[in-house]
Amino acid sequence: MFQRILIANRGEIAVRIIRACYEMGIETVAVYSTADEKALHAQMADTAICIGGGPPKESYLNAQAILTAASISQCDAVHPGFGFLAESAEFAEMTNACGFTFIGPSPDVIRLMGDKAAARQQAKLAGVPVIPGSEGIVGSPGEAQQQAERLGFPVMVKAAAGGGGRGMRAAADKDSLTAAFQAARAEAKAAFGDERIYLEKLLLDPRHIEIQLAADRHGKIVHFGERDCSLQRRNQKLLEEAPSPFADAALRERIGADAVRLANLVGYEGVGTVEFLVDRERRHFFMEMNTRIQVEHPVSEETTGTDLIRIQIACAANQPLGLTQNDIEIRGHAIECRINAEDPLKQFRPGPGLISFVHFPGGPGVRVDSAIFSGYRIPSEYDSLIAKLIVHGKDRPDAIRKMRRALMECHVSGVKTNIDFMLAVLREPDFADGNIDIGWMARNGERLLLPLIEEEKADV
Ligand code: MV4
Repeated sequence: MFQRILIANRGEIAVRIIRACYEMGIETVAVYSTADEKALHAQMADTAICIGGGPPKESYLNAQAILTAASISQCDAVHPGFGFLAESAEFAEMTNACGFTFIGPSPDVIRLMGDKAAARQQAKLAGVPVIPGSEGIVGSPGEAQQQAERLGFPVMVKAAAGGGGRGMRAAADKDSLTAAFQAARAEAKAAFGDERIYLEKLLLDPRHIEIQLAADRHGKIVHFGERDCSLQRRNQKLLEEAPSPFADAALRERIGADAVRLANLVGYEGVGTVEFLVDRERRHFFMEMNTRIQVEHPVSEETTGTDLIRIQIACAANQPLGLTQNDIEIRGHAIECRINAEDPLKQFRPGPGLISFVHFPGGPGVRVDSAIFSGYRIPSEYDSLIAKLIVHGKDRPDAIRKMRRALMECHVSGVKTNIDFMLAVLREPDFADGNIDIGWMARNGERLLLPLIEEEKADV
């Protein structure tokens, strides 16, 4: 097992990893930026090393600074968390080349899955259903018109280097396709330096259901069931739950087996997630694979009673998975709400600032993953996630009730948050009925803001 791990991240995920390491008897080295001198992860780790300025490029994206810190502190492994360098094949390569273990899959697998067109091809090879689309890259507007004609409109124009919704444009008809193609290509070139584009048929109001899996370095793979992440706003997930209220036993079985087959085909190692879109007929289609631990991993931990960070670290240390698929039982229902420092009434604009006071909920079945505290100043350089509230109940209604309680108990002063907005979501009949697709928030968000506007008027 590793003796000392460097955590190449910040915020709640860095804290989450430090907690797992402590329980495993592994020492931790935090890296932090000058904007994070008071950050909790830097205080909690056994050692903390300042690696540069507040802007991510100067610190958490600075591979050389991070690996220098790993070297002087004599770490044997590097945990990338999520975001920042977590899905950089180059960083994984550099880490390994420096003699540290990168806690994640091989650089080749990261690179393969990072190319969304290549990943789709791998899914096809594994016999996993993919959304009908172009065979490989589409080079010109003319070729796009040809492919779209064959597929039928509407279509989705996607950047091969994209993911998470970036470099993506829908086209309803022939007339809008060329503009969509050009826009996606320009965005892809600017954002990724890679203008390769492919086409898919556009799925209308699907659900986003993903499978959490873990693979050891001895060829064994298990999955931890699905998470439903359909409740999102502009590609930002707001709430995730497990199991999916839309999945029946048959769908669960199919997507689990498909995710494991794909992971097996590409030689996946470590924890990872296979994302699917599921249509109204409960047909599932491969969307992409995330080669990292994800923000929403706790809901799977709660329903399966496992510690995915511990499993991730053990796999990286060449330990065999201590469990088989039969050992993994889904118990009850878990929900996660992402609490952000943002103002729902100002287009959810992030609002950094001083948290003068915070009180977190507790009690049975309530978990809080956070790195904030009373007196903490949220820096403007990073994302606005300040806490994840995770509840685990005996069934979905029980979990919803618990989440309402947790949100009501939660108090944050000094900055605006989305807590009241999330409470409004949890009171919606559509939510209670599990009637949520990826377009639900776009259709209902404005209406949910109305009571918040009234409340603000009453406050002043
Ligand atoms: C799609 C789609 C509909 N049809 N592909 C968004 C994130 C990126 N990974 C792929 N995404 C989508 N791909 C086809 N052919 C709709 C989305 C999509 C989406 C997917 C999951 C969760 C939220 C989303 C929000 C907007 C669009």
